[in-house]
Amino acid sequence: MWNRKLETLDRVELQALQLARLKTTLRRVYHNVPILKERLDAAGFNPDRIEKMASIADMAHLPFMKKTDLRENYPFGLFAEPLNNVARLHASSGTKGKPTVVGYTKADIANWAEACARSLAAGGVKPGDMVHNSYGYGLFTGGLGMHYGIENLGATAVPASGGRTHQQIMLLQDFSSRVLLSTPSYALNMAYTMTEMKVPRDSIKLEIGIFGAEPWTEEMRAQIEERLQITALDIYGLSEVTGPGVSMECAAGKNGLHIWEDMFIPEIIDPDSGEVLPDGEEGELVFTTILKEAIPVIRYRTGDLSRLNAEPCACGRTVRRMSRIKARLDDMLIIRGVNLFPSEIEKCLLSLEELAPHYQLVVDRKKALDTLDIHVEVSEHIGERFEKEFGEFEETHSELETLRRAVQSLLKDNLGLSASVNLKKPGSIPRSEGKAVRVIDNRLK
Ligand code: DLL
Repeated sequence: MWNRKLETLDRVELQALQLARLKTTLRRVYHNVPILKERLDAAGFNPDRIEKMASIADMAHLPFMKKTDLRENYPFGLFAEPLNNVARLHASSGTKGKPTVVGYTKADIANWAEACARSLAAGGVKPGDMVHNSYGYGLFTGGLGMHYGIENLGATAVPASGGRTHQQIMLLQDFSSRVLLSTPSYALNMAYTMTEMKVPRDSIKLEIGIFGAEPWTEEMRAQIEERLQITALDIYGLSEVTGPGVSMECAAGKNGLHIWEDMFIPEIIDPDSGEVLPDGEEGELVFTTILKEAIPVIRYRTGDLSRLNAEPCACGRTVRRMSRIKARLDDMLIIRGVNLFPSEIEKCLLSLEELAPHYQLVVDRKKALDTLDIHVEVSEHIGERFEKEFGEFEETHSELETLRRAVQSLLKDNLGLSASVNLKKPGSIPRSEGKAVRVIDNRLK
């Protein structure tokens, strides 16, 4: 463990530490962020009440924050520090309007590097390891966030960023990297590119992959592990809470992500009523940062669906775990009254060995009816056979028609979903270099 003391605190001690840090954070925002002061006052949390908070259970009366708060106060309206104390900015891509901007003091960057070092160590990364970091460097938090964690741990960072996949594969071979950091979809992209390049597996020394920044399933994990012959682990985080390293799956338990609870207090709420749900129940994940200076967030609604688990873990850490993110609430598709998440479709598609883990979902509205077209590639094996036997890939071939029907009925039986399935030639679905675009919703155009 990177920080045995804080990763294995007794829960009573942990909660006392959380309460003290929460009060410091509330004082900080009360005095430095006018819009949050207004909200705290309205909820009855004046400085006196803040001092009198007796337990972290009192948090349930604090107001929530949401992504729209960051957008409405763009760019620096929620900062609790003057800009001359801000050492770095990051921002989301802003595909849905203005980006959300976050800032870090020097202490914030040090704490973030601590969270990322703990995460890497939980995944089995050791000082001296060569770590190939394919998370994007730039405004996105993935690249630089993990970079500082790698250096803090005492490992060697290869700041590859996304793209130029052939060159990355050459570097993986030449530098003998033991660890790969990337989105799960980019890891698969690399794995397929290695096959195309006829790179022998034993020329690559990878043992561990630490993947996150987008939803993925156990089925996807199995595919990545088989293709790359590594242990694939899940890492979670979001810019508003700090970036990558909010939570991380340990190599020993490989079942849920440990949350660094001395820095981030998690809650699960019912997304409709806002009520706090007990451990074990599924709901929206909410975080309060208790060490951040530049832009602390109070009860920040992530929009991510998960569950908390306080059961002991094989690794000995006492901090709670969150389950793999099932989906983002706003990614839920409603297709003719059936509610479902892309991850449920992914699970079904990846259960068939005739299909490859490259797919895209296209949603549209035709004559007032929602339609879903699933585009999924067939396996390389089928692709090659078609090429050999027929000289080309014919989507309407009777053999593919039989497979197409089988996929449609699998989706119907498992999810109650009627979708049109299109089987595509290997390599025809656009490959991701960062976060994969799984859903194209033409209704929003
Ligand atoms: O994606 C931070 C990150 C970078 C995490 C690298 C892990 C590795 P944002 O761009 O702000 O930050 O996006 C945050 O991505 O609310 C989730 O919806 C999603 N997300 C992040 N990690 C996971 C994961 C980074 N392991 C948003 N599983 C979050 C599922 C994830 N979704």
